[in-house]
Amino acid sequence: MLTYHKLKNNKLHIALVGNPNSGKSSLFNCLTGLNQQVGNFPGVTVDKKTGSTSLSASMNAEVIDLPGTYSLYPRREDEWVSYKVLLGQDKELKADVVVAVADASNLKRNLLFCTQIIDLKVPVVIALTMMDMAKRKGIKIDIAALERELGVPVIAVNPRKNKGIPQLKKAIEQTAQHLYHSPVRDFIDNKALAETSISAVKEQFPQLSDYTAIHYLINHESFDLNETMQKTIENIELKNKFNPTKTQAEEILQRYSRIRHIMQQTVSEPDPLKKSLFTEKLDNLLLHRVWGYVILIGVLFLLFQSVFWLAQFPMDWIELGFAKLSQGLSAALPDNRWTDLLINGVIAGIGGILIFVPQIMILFGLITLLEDTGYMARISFLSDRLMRSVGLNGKSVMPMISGFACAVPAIMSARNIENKKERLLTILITPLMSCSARLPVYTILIGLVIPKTYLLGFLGVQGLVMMGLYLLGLVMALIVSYVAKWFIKINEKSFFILELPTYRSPRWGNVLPTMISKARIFVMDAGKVIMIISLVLWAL
Ligand SMILES: Nc1nc2c(ncn2[C@@H]2O[C@H](COP(=O)(O)OP(=O)(O)OP(=O)(O)O)[C@@H](O)[C@H]2O)c(=O)[nH]1
Ligand SMILES: [Mg+2]
Repeated sequence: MLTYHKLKNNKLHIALVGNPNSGKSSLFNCLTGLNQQVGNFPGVTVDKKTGSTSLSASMNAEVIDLPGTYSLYPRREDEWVSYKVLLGQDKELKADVVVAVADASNLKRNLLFCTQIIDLKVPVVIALTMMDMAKRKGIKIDIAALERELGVPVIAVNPRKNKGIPQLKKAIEQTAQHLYHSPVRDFIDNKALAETSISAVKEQFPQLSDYTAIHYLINHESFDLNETMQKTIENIELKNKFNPTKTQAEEILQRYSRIRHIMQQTVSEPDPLKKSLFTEKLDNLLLHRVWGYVILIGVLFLLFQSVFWLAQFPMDWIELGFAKLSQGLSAALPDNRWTDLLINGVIAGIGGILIFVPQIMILFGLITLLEDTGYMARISFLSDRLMRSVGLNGKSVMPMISGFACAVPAIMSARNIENKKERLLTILITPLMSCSARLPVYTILIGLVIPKTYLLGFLGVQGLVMMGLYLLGLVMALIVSYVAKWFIKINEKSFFILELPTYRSPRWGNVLPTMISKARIFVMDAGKVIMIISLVLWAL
């Protein structure tokens, strides 16, 4: 796998894999200094993204952030992306060292995936995140013992606080230089799962591990193999009566049984009866059959009201500032055509762009907060029933809400939906959501047409109309989906599986950069158009 040639080039390829929401992208950002989107929601990353880091003075590496995967049995599109990289089937990305990111507060499930990777016999380092969360839950982990049992390096990191990164880099470097070896014995007896079939596959591919051979048997159709090889593997399956479902089930059972055994020796957990978790208590209220929905509507209402109300203050300042500036300039400059161009063309144009920046920043800031605290996943959960009635899925909510920002990444995030038909419908209706580029248009129209009055003294009518326009897009999306579902002939069983992440305090350090980057995109992209139109209007 790791060639000497690559090391001589001093460029190593590191793939970050692990369960969804385990902190891969956070770690990626730590290592590369980039700003890959992070969120407290399973399925934030849906595609591969690369960046570079230096492991030591003499070794640079390319880091690949990948979508979260629960196990080596991919079901969703985004899981296939990671699976192919791990199995060496991705045409562009090859991993020399795999960093398996594991959430320490959910160790059992995370270890399942880690041990599968270990059995692929690829060079692997385990990065244990969320140690702080585990500690708060009262979980104690003996890392040295865990390392001994698994046979690969285990490093505790906290990408949120930038902790453990040098140690991780060192372990990666040592693994790359063959200072660690994959364990000689498999984590479970993979060979025994399908002995004859595995041997036959390994006759064709002697370099494969037993466990990798099982994956060739199960998923070869998606692998990059020539036709004769495909036939050969199919024949092996037929001849040996290979049963993929039984093999998988047996494998998972055996893994969990050994993991349970290891955890008894390395992890001490508090008495499950005594724990009264904050998240559980909060969910009792926020996911309540009645109150949950009341709060949800309240939150969405507040979201749109605050976009209008909060933004009013900076908008007034900007307006005042530009008025003062034009006044000052027209007093100071000679009264001619160029002054007029400057004041009524350029400055009016810039003012017309900047005036929307507060609203855009506040909307995105609030969406980031919703996602970071973990409430966004609850919104998916609560809306699943409504979504289902029009042919969508609770998971469609996340693309739809991101659609308020921009439809392109929103459509990408639909990869997270397992069911083909629901995924297609979500992609079709997401552009109907009012994206941020439409916000200025709404604002201008509302400013022109709707009086600035208040209902009951505090409900801004302008804010209500704005919410109405957003709702209109939403309602249309639901109607279109309801109609379109009759035309799409895909029959696949649908289910809603979304892990509800624990509530976390939002990282304020993440909110501000998101707000700024969205504002910058708006000023740079939409701003150009507004500026040109402003100049054309001046000329007219
Ligand atoms: N408390 C704590 N939070 C963390 C730690 N590492 C990451 N997080 C938080 O965990 C959440 C998920 O992080 P991401 O980096 O988006 O996770 P991911 O693995 O890329 O998730 P997907 O892309 O959805 O698969 C974010 O809210 C992070 O701030 C950690 O060590 N401790
Ligand atoms: Mg991610």
